[in-house]
Amino acid sequence: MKKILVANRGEIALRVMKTIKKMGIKTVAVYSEADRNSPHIKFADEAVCLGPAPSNESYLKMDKIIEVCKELGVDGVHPGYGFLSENAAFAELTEKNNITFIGPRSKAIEVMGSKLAAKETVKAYDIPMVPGIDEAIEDVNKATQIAREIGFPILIKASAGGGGKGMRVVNEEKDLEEQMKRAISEAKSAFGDGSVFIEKYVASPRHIEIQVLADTHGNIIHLVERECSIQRRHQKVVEEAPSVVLDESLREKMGNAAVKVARSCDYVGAGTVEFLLDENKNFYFLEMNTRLQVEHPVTELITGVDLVEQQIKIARGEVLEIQQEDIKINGHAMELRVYAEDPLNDFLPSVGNLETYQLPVGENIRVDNGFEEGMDVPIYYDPMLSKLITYGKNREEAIQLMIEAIADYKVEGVSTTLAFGKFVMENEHFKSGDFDTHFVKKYFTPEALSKKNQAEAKLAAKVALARYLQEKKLLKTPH
Ligand code: MV4
Repeated sequence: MKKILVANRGEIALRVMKTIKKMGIKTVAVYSEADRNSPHIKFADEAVCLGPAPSNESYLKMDKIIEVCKELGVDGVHPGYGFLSENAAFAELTEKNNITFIGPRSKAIEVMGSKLAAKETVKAYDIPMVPGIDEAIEDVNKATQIAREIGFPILIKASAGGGGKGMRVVNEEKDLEEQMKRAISEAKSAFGDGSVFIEKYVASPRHIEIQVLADTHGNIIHLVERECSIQRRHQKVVEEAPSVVLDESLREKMGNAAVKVARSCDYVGAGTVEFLLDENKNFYFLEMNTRLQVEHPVTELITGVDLVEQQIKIARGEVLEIQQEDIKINGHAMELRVYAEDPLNDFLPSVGNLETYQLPVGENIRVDNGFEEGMDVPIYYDPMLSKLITYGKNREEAIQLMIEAIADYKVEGVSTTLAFGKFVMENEHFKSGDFDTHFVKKYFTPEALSKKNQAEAKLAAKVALARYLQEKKLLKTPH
C-alpha cells in the first residue's frame, strides 16, 4: 500500500494520518466546504474537496470518494469512525474497485449492524447473553408471555437501533402493549425497520468493551477492556482502561468471549465487543462495533500497541505480529471527550468561534485534536473538538494528571465539557470506582458545576487578595 485516503474529518482523520505517515505511506485527505481550513487538510500530502458542508453531500458520497481514489492512484481507504465506517455497501464498493477497505469485510459489518442477526450469529459460540428472545416480535400476547417468563422490568430494543436509540423500559405488564406499539412505530420511522425484541432489563450495568484484532489468517487476539460507563444519553464522555472492576479471571473470560464473537462473524481488523456487566459481575454480550472507536487511545496507552498500524498491516494481509501472551497492561489511561457543548444547558451543542484555543502539553498527556485557534466549530457535524487522554502508572495518577491537563486547556468562544470532566474526576464515587451507566443522571446537576465554579472563584479571589496584601506589605517594608 503506497497511498491511503482517509475518508473522515477532524481529530480522527489527523490521528489516522499520523500513523500512515509514520509507516512511510502517502496520505490523501478529503474535506467539505465547511472544513476547508481544517488542520487535517494541511497535514495530508494531497487533499480533495468532496462538496458542500452537509455530510450527505460530502463525507458520505461514496461514488465521489471512489472517483478520487482512482484519479489519485489510492490503494487503500481508512474510514475512521462514523460516516462510512460501518457502511457495508461502501466496504463492498471499495473492494469491487480494487481498493483495500481498511476494516472488516462487508459481511461482518452487515451482520453486526443488526442486533438480531448478531445474536443469531454468535448463538453457537456459547457467549453469555441477556435473558430474552432473539427474534423480531410483533404479537403483544406473545410478548406478554415472554415478558412473564423473563420477569419485569424488561427492555424493548429495535434490531436496527444503535447507541440506545429506540429502547424502552417496561416495568409492568399493563404498560407492555402501548410501549410495544410505540417502539415498533418509532423503529419503523427512525430506521425503516420495525423489528423489535425483548430482553431482561439490567438495571445498573457498567459498560465494558473489549478491543479485538483479527488478521486474515484466522488469528484473533484481544487487547483487554475499556470501561465507558460515564455517558449521558448514550453519548460516552469519559472512558478508561483498564476497568477498576475486572480482575484477571473475569478479564480472561470476557476477552475469550470477545474473541469468539469475532470468530463467529469471520472478523478481520480492529473491532470492539460491547458487554454489560451487572452488579454481580455477570457479563452479557450486547453488540460488536466494526470500526476503530473514538476511545481507542486508552487501549493504545496501556498496551503500547498502535491500533491504526495494526489495522493497516492486517489490511495488507500480514500475519498478526502480536500474540495474546504479548498483551500486558501497563499503567492506567483516562480519556475525556472535549465537546463544544454546554453542560450547564443540557449539553446542547455550543458552536461558534474558537477565540482562544490552547492545548495542554506534557509528558503522559495526549490530545487527539482536530481544531486550531480562530476556527469556527461547524454545525454540520458531531461537535467533538478533541479527546484529552492522560496516562499514569495507576488510576490515581491518571486522574490527577487529567485534572491538571483540564486546567491547562484554554478555550474561549464556545462552552465545552472540560469543566464537566473535572467534576467527574473529583467525584468521590468516580474516584472510588463505585459507578455505573447511571452516573451522570445520579450525581450530575448543572448546579453542582456552577457551585463548584463559584467555590473555586471565591477561593481564587481569596488567594489573589492574600497575594495582593502580601505584596503591598512587601512594598511598604523598608529595606
Ligand atoms: C441494555 C441495558 C440494560 N439491559 N440492555 C444502551 C445502548 C445499547 N448499546 C445497549 N444499551 C443498553 N442495553 C439490557 N438488557 C442498558 C443499556 C444502557 C447502556 C448501555 C451501555 C452504556 C450506557 C447505557 C446507558 C443506558 C442504557
